Amino acid sequence: MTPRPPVTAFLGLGGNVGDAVETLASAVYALHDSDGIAVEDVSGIYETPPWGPVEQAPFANCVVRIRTTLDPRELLLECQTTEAAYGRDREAEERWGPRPLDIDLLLYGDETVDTPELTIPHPRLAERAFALVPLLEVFPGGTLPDGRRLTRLLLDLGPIEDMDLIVRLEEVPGQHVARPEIHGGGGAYLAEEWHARGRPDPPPPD
Ligand code: A4P
Ligand code: MG
Repeated sequence: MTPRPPVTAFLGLGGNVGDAVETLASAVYALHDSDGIAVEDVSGIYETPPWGPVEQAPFANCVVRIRTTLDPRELLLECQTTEAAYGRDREAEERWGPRPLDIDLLLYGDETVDTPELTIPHPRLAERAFALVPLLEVFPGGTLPDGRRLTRLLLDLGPIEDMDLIVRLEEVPGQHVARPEIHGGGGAYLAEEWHARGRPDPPPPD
């Protein structure tokens, strides 16, 4: 089978159960560890007021820019596997309610996807400062596949309140070694170098 050429995609990470900042920082590395995903850049991690109808604790949110050889459906499955590794239990939670880790596919190249299981761009991206603000950090000047500018969407949301930048990761997994290899046409995504850097481990399974 011919491997797919890598595509740039953007994932939104959020969580508000447990140590959400630690979870997000660790999940970035777990994603980079997944076959077919290289994390190229990570926004700051923000504390954000809960969006939606459920009263709950503030969230930690960030966005990662990846290069991936997975197709959109495979990428969704990989994100859901990672969510589960950090304790997310979809059966036991309410829609838009608290969760340790949620990973949304925000953008996948210039592609639009509209299937029962997956919509890209993420259908509520334009309504969510907690996604747009970190997305703009790793996709400056970015647009949706229909040409709308992310900055325009953010302006249309009105004043952004209560979004605090709380952490910026000192290292970005793919920046040291993966980036030149990927731009050079693929090959090995992962290198040993950053494995030795003391990244946080995912929690052990129950
Ligand atoms: N699905 C369809 N399209 C996508 C996509 N682009 N990315 C389907 C990911 N999933 C997508 O997702 C339900 C189903 O949507 C999936 O099985 C997939 O097939 P979910 O994550 O289980 O559902 P959800 O989380 O209840 O809904 P949704 O709309 O994804 O909302 P969120 O954003 O995940 O809601 N407030 C702040 N400040 N920060 C947050 O991160 N998150 C939520 C959770 C609520 N409020 C928040 C935040
Ligand atoms: Mg979600």
